[in-house]
Amino acid sequence: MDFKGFDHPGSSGGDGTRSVKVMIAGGFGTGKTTMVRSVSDIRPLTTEETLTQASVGVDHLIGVTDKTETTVSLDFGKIRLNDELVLYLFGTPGQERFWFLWNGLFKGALGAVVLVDTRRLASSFRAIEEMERQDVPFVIALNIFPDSPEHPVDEIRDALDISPDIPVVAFDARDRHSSRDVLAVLISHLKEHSAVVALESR
Ligand SMILES: Nc1nc2c(ncn2[C@@H]2O[C@H](COP(=O)(O)OP(=O)(O)OP(=O)(O)O)[C@@H](O)[C@H]2O)c(=O)[nH]1
Ligand SMILES: [Mg+2]
Repeated sequence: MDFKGFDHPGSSGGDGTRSVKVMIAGGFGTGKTTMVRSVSDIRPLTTEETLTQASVGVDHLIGVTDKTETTVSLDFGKIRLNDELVLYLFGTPGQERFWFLWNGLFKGALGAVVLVDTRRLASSFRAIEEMERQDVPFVIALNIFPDSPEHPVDEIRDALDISPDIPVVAFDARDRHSSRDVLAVLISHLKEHSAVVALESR
């Protein structure tokens, strides 16, 4: 696969379309592959393998007991958000034993969506730390399952220990419109973020 043209801060095509690389990150089984699948305009590339004994006792399967597959390398999808913007979506693997892949995956990424399952908040802590470490601006997307507890957003924000300017939105990863809305929130956040960075660097 040719990933040329993804260098920061996104590349412009001859027709004025801007291509931007966006990461879909989050803990194990939070719905990253589901989101890339639901929102992509093209048939997404996924690299799923059957869950093996290697994950027993390592990954917390509460709430995802019917899960049979896990991403071993990446998910890849593409969506045209509007006339000017095409997003290339890179879903990360959730299992800790594949996290060594993350450094390479983030190269050239302009922003990220961090998926959180509110039944297992802690599973996304490491993903949030990783965004902060790699200095990738992100939004939090709460993937709501039928038995998800209803916590006020402020409590979730406190539990995740994120700054007040980071958007937190609830969504359904299986739903194309809902997933698309999350990407639109990310793009507005990136616009605000780059305005703040521009002001700070004056
Ligand atoms: N009810 C419900 N089930 C969901 C939702 N999103 C995902 N699922 C299910 O939850 C499981 C986990 O989804 P995946 O998309 O594989 O999660 P992932 O984050 O890619 O997982 P890893 O790659 O293993 O980290 C699957 O069995 C999905 O069918 C949702 O919004 N609601
Ligand atoms: Mg996956």
